[in-house]
Amino acid sequence: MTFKTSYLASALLLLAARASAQTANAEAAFATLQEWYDPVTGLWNTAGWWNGANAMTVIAELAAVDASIVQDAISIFETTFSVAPSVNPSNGVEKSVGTNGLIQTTYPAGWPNNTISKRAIQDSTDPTVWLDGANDDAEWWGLAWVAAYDVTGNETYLNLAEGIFNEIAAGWGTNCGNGGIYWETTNHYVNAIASELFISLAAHLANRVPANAATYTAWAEEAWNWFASTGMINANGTINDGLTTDCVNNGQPVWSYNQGVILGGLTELNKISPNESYIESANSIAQAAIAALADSNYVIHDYACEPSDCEPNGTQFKGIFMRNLLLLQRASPNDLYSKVIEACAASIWANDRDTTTGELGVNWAGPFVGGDATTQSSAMGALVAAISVE
Ligand SMILES: *[C@@H]1O[C@H](CO)[C@@H](O)[C@H](O)[C@H]1NC(C)=O
Ligand SMILES: *[C@@H]1O[C@H](CO)[C@@H](O)[C@H](O)[C@H]1NC(C)=O
Ligand SMILES: *[C@@H]1O[C@H](CO)[C@@H](O)[C@H](O)[C@H]1NC(C)=O
Ligand SMILES: *[C@@H]1O[C@H](CO)[C@@H](O)[C@H](O)[C@H]1NC(C)=O
Ligand SMILES: CC(=O)N[C@H]1CO[C@H](CO)[C@@H](O)[C@@H]1O
Repeated sequence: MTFKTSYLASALLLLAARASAQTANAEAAFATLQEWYDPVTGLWNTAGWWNGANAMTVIAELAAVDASIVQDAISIFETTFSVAPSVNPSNGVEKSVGTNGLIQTTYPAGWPNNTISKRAIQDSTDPTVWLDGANDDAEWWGLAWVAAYDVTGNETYLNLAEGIFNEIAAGWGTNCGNGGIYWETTNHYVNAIASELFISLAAHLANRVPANAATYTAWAEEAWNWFASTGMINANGTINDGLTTDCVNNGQPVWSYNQGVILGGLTELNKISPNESYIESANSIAQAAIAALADSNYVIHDYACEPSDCEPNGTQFKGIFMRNLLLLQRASPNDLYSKVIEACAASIWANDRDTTTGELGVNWAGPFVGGDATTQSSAMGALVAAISVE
């Protein structure tokens, strides 16, 4: 008994020590990320509009497991909430898919600059001031405000996320099988990311807004049933970028973020409306994604762009996969998932970090080749996820 107790106690101490080392690494990554934060724009220099939503989300995730940064996180949420709409790139955003299959976003010349913004005067509680014409961008902000709500319990953020969702839902598509969320309001490319984010945002809201849970659940179910029938999930069980104008899989790259967002969506949907098929589908996609994107050391890559072609926006993707793999790991634990998360975090720290500046780069296996707020917040996603699996 004594032996067992002390054995248990030392095992717990060991676990706590590991978790605190992971927490310290994540806190260091956070401190470096904030060197790019501009309180005048509420965004992170070197990163775009949609990337800002992801940087805010990873900070909220750290705050959810690390009480010591909660006050900092609250202050970032408040600043970003009040000023970011003033630099919404608005109608300046024009997206296209580049030759390497990567999203190209064009911001107005001089952006971010609130004197040239079309949204200079704004009420941050108005969901339309978060819309920029790119549906996925608004959905990232919707999820970011859900994450801020989870940390603060502040209903202002949850109401904003609902408002953003309702704006996007009004554009439910008709091009392919009467469904889906178009990439942009003016570009009706039916792609994976905008539709996956819609499923995930609906399912997150369903779990947090009891009064409208049935409506959000119904949206998430309709959107998932549509998504699963489109052919975006290929014969390998991974997800390509989108559909052709003839509504068949366009064979564009299997980006890590497209394998990730759906995992969080299905996990949240299963929470509000349990159905084993949701978790089975999520496990199938996660395992296919790991088979396709992990190297022999279990480190995730976006092979389609690494190491040198991920700029400007592919640098953000892998952290999104980590965040959502962790949600699946919590709902349906699997040693493979924790091994991948731990391997990514350990490799970033050992092989993909500038030990002088604290910057983290795009190739998680290393070598470090330079960082910005997108590579930093993405890699930080792996460090934060690792806190919870050890
Ligand atoms: C909720 O968030 C808003 C916007 O940041 C802020 O003005 C308000 O003070 C917050 N409410 C509480 C109770 O903290
Ligand atoms: C913002 O844009 C205005 C108008 O183009 C310009 O005059 C001003 O110098 C810019 N400010 C910054 C900080 O770039
Ligand atoms: C499935 O994976 C194999 C091996 O990576 C690849 O050659 C093939 O193109 C993939 N098929 C599809 C439909 O993506
Ligand atoms: C579970 O989900 C699957 C796929 O969406 C659906 O076909 C099935 O009817 C659902 N089962 C229940 C009991 O709702
Ligand atoms: C974060 C980031 O690199 N965003 C970029 C997305 O792409 C456009 C250009 O295509 C850049 O202007 C953004 O900086």
